[in-house]
Amino acid sequence: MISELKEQFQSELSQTNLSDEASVEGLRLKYLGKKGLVTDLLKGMGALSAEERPVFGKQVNELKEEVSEAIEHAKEKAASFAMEKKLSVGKMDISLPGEGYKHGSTHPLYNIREEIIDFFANMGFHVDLGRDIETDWYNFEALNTPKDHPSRDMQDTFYLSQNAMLRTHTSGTQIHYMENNKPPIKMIALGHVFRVDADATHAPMFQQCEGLVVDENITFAQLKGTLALFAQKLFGENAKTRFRPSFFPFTEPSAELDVSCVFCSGNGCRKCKGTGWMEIGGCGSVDPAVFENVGIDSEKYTGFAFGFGLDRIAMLRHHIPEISLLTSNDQRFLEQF
Ligand code: FA5
Repeated sequence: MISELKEQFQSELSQTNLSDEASVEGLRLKYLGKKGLVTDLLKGMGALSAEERPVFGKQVNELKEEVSEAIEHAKEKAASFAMEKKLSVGKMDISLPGEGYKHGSTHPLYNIREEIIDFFANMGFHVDLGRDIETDWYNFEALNTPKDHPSRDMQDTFYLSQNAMLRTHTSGTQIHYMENNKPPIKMIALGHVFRVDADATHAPMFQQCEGLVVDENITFAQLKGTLALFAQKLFGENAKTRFRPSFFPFTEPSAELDVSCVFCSGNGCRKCKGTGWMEIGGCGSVDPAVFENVGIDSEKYTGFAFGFGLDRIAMLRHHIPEISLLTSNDQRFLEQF
């Protein structure tokens, strides 16, 4: 009986489609399932005599082991067939990059900031960051702007206490830097500044980049050359620069830096109010009074300084009509860059 069942199993196994997992499972259930043929043999042992039982039991267990092993083997084969089939149908190249996930784009102000750093770092300028909060000394007094000076009115600010304020410009970084470093000095400092200001081209919080060069024999001509090159780097080789006489308490002489209007190439349009020029910053030769405030010999050293607005540059670059769009955090606006 046992040997017959064994033969029957061998023959059925040889006829089973081994590439089909379901057929192999069917064979397993037929022999080893709860009501399977081998299981039935084990169940029938109760009817045997005490002498027959161990001999029969041993033979059935051997058969069970043999069947289990053969079925396990057949299962592995069926699984590997199935895998091969899957691979041959939908060939997958695992070296291909995955589907891209949209992370957004870098902010236009960030891009301009990086470009500025890149340009000046390549010219040998040290890059400083400064601090958002300044005392009256750093924001005004050391920059030759005493308490009663009318130019303070142009930079109305947010006071935190009588002596501390959110800085109105990055020029205070010049003072910190000159207090801690001796000439020759070549540095830029970028960061946020704050003013009580709000219209289409003025924001209450915006970014500036300050620049300072101090050494023997530094001239206004070097300032002009540096900023003309800088404007070309930002706005293209055809960008022209104009130095318009102006006033800052900490530079003498002082100038506003204008670049040829990017909207009309300098011909005059509504955006540049018909002038053909757009202002991006202020500059000038360092006033000797500032050198004296930080203990630098103004007879020996001269220097130039400049400060321009990053938001204004971004507006010109990307033809942005409203400065507040830059900080609106509106994805539809940011997606364009
Ligand atoms: C200053 O802030 C001087 N500290 C610049 C300077 C530095 C002059 C070193 C000389 C030597 P002004 O207030 O003009 O200057 O501002 C400089 C630039 O900041 C402006 O040309 C403009 O680009 C930008 N700016 C000024 N106010 C705002 C504002 N409210 N919103 C956006 N950008 C502004």
